[in-house]
Amino acid sequence: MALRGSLARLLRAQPDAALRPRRGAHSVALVGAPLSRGQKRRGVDHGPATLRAAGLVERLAGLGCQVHDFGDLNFTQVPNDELYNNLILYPRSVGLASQMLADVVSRAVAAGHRCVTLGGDHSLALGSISGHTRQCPHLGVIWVDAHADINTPLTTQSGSLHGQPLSFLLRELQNKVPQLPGFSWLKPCLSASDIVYIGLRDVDPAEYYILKNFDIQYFSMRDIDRLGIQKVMERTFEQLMGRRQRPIHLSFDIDAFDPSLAPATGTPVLGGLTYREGMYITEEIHNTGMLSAVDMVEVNPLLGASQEAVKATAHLAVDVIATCFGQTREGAHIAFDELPTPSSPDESDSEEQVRI
Ligand SMILES: [Mn+2]
Repeated sequence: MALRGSLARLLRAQPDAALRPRRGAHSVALVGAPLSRGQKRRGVDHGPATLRAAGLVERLAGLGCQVHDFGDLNFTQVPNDELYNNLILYPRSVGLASQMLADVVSRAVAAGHRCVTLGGDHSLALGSISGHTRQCPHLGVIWVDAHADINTPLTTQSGSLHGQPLSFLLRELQNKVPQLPGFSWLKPCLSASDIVYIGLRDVDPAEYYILKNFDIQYFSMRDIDRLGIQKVMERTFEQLMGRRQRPIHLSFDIDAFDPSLAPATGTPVLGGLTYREGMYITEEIHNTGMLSAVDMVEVNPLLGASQEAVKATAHLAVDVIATCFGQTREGAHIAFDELPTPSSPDESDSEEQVRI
């Protein structure tokens, strides 16, 4: 087929102008972690498939990221995984799955990828944060969630481990946390000053005690109402990066959003983040240039009231991840060097022909 004039030039120019990855494009590893034993509802193990079906890989590739999809980890349930202390559910299964995930995240970060873990329930942060700290011992954690997820096995009411991961990771709490079967590999790797919470609005009494007594920085929904999301992010980075730059681990529970936006999740709480607050949080994290790993957890496609509700939740989660890797609300996602110029009348009348 022969094309003439400006169209041919535009087509020839396109690979350069439109498809070139943005400078400093990220290499992103995707790891599916279909962990569901940290809580009681069915379906959260379909989270990774739901996020992929919502176009996650294509969106990241469209931003110029090199995407390496490692597929889903194969978590088998450990047989005879009895309750610990007559209360804690599936300790061996959660422990083993987190151990596997820790190894994979550690290897992905060591290979130079930013590692995105697709949950699965929030107990997977035991693994993703443990693995990440093996490579980046001084990282800071931004935990975006309606809940604090810092009950100990001795304070939890539900027995579900997705409400407890931070108690195992925090050095200051180690004399308050019993050794669970399946957890012998786990070493506390965070200090209280390494964590900032955003979005809290359902905090248990023992969790509140921990936040206050160990001086953990948190911004509840009330704080966001009071300060505005811009001040909240300023103070977040002041806390984590005030003295020195450090890698960031973002652990994002989709239930941080208002249930009107993210209905397909196990423990929704009214009065959550708006879409704009969620995007601002992740835009600012991207702008630090220090984001090193992300968890996206608790998307449960069996809990939406309709297909639309599930789709809305999944697309929101994909927007969060894409924004972490450079999607902006201003546009200009990809470098664009030069606008095409209309041909002069002389040129378009010429006999120039190009074969493509
Ligand atoms: Mn959570």
